[in-house]
Amino acid sequence: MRDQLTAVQIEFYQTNGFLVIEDFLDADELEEWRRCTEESVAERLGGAVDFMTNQMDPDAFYARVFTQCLRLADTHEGMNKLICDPRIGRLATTLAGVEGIRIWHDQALIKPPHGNPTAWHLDVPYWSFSSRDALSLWMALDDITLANGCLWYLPGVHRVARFENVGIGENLGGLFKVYPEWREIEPQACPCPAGSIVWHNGLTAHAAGPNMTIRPRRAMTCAFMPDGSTFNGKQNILPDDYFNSLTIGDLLDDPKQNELIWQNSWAEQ
Ligand SMILES: O=C(O)CCC(=O)C(=O)O
Ligand SMILES: [Fe+2]
Repeated sequence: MRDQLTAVQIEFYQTNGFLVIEDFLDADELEEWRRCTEESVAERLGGAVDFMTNQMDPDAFYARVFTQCLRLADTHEGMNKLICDPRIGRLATTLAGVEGIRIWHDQALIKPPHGNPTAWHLDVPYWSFSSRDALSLWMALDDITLANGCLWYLPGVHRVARFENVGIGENLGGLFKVYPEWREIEPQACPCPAGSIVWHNGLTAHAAGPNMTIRPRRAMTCAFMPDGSTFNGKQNILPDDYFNSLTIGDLLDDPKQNELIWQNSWAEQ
């Protein structure tokens, strides 16, 4: 695992709001990420999965954007180990420029053959905390190209984005109704070989193209919340009983819900 960051990479991330690290995993590590993703998704969806369809409603537009399985680390031990890796936590903490990082949620995002594009959106406005430093890791489990639905970013917008939620609709460019000034920004594509990762700030606008190939485009992702983040009133993925116990402003520090995977003070021990 290429778990060292250069000053140039950190600067690129902070300026642009995204960063590609090519060939992050070695061949054995990639195999383990693929195995754990495949197993945990199959378990979640109840049986063997060919990644060709979303099991819920295969004809819905969003079902044909990707098969989406959340919080696989809760139910699959191997996935839990991969997602809670302190080396990944340290990278997330360093890029975010914070003191510590917690898991918000992991999710597998598998775009099927002939899958629809992922419309432009921001991540943080969906979540139960409002932070300008939250970020996501997007792990390429296949070679990701312009043809099979690579990620695209609007560089730099994380510094001016707002927390209101625009949502992901069917229109690729729906976000630009809310941010018309971003229409002039040239989107940057991030194709990368399998085993690479892409980081993005949760307020960086991003999208993915359609999958024009006959093979699935597999990605495993994880969103991270800076330690010290507080509840903003939105439920998002919080279970009912925990959600109902919270008041706006409460610290989101329940280790069962949001495990702390890195704190800079740990490096000094
Ligand atoms: O994989 C995709 O198509 C979209 C990914 C995404 O929106 C995310 O990781 O936040
Ligand atoms: Fe996203």
